[in-house]
Amino acid sequence: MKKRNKWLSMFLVIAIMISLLSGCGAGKEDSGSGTNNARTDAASKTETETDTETDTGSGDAAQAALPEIIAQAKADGNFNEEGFPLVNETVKKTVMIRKPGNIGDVEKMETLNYIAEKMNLEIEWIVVGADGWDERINLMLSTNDLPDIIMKGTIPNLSAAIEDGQVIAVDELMEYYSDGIKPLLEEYPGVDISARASDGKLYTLPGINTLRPNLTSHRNLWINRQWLDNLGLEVPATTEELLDVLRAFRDGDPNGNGNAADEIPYAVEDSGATHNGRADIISGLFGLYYNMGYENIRLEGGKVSFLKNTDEWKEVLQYMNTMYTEGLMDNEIYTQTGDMSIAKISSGNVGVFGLSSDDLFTTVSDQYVALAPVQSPNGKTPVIQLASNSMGSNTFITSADETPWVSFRFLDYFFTEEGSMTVGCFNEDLIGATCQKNEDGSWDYSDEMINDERGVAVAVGDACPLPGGGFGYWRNENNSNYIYSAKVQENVPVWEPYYQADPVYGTPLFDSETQENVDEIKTDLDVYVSECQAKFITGEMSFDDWDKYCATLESLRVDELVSYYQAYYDSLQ
Ligand SMILES: [Ca+2]
Repeated sequence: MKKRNKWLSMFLVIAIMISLLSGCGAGKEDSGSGTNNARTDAASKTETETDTETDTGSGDAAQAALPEIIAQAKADGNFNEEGFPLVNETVKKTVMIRKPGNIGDVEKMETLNYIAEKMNLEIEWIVVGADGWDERINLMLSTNDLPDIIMKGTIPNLSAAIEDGQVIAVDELMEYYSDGIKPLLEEYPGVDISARASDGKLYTLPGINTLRPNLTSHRNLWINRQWLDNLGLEVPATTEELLDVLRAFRDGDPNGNGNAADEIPYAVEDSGATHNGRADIISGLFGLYYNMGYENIRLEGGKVSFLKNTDEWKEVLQYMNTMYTEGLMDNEIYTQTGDMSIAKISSGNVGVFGLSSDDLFTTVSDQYVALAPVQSPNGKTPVIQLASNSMGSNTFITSADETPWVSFRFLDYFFTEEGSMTVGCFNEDLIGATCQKNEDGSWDYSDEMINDERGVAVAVGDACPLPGGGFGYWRNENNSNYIYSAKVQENVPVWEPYYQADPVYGTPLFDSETQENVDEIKTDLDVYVSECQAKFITGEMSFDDWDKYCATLESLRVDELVSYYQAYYDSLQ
């Protein structure tokens, strides 16, 4: 493939030189062999558009300076540089997509089928379950048996895939052909920075999330208003008052069924099966939060440090230890499955929990109101940590793709106003199938979906690929009804004043040598930290052993790890 590109580009250079020599004006038909009508159409279309623009000047000079991939795109007579369809003759693309449990059959999704048809693409889907994803993608990379496009899934060793040339840089395609992602990256430079590889190039179309309540990653607290009322309690304002309310929920039979032992005062949603007790929810009450996409790293005033060996962090764990040992926090947090954790919350038999949306407890949502983060004794202002606007690098065009310009325009569509709405079910042509339009011009899902007895979120997952995250598109307040309901919108003002105000940095993309060192340190360190965290919380490990724990962290090269993150941070300034 590589070799062919080289020959093709040499051919183009020669063709351009001939066209220069023969002095054929603003000759856009320089690409030689194109004799079919489609090619001529595309070429003349380009010419017309070019003429109306200001910067290109003489066509020949501009053409000679074209990046190789753009010259190839312009020579592809089947490709339309603007508008739809993307191609005149149907082009086939193989797309590998990760399928979490939250979405249905990708091949049957109305949204994706509509978009493929609009683009004139025939898509062969390679659907891989979330569980087997890493194994499968590693196998594909090691055998170089690549699809054209990778979607909704990360590449475990991305630096190596980049260095091996298996995924392509999209910078030049973006410069010439983007209506969607380019303006968004300009508006959200933090996403742009964190998506770039150490060579400064962009090898992915990172998902961009501008829906702020969703950026809290389930750190918005909800409290059972009905239970407070039943027991005649006030909304708590401090961490001590919160403990008292949770104790009352534990002992006072707030659901009024005569059984004082069937309530869960504080539960933790854990569908991601990380089983970390979501310490980040509680730590926010103490004004502590992580950054750079790594739960152990803190960034304050430009200084990177390790979060989890500080005295302040010890206080967080002591507080959670009180919650756990007094039976205020669900004692199954380290043993339950994700489904079990959701079932508890959706049952309505929980006092307090953190979730960004109400989609997992719609049937009981009337009982709950937003709880503002309570104040801890350490005096720091409580903070609801935000995730980066970047939803991560989950979309790639591979070196196997023979027409990456077509793929780029296809993927870029998901970042446009229209495309981001369409992939979220909302498009005039899909009215009745996946959506309806309200009188005020806003959109909603179709009645059939809203009334789906499995819950609207499941119906949405059958119609579009967005639930479960990881899809490269623009998530915003107009296309995310299933996670941005009226209930959420009504409660956001309670949380919003506490949203993290300092910049959020995404996970660094280190060069592969640094990445190897980072991975090596994290292999042992992350396991040790999370094991000890669980043991401190459950009481299996005494706080008398805190100093020993900190000493072990030193021996696991915490300082070296911090230095890599600091160097990365410094390189961005
Ligand atoms: Ca009860």
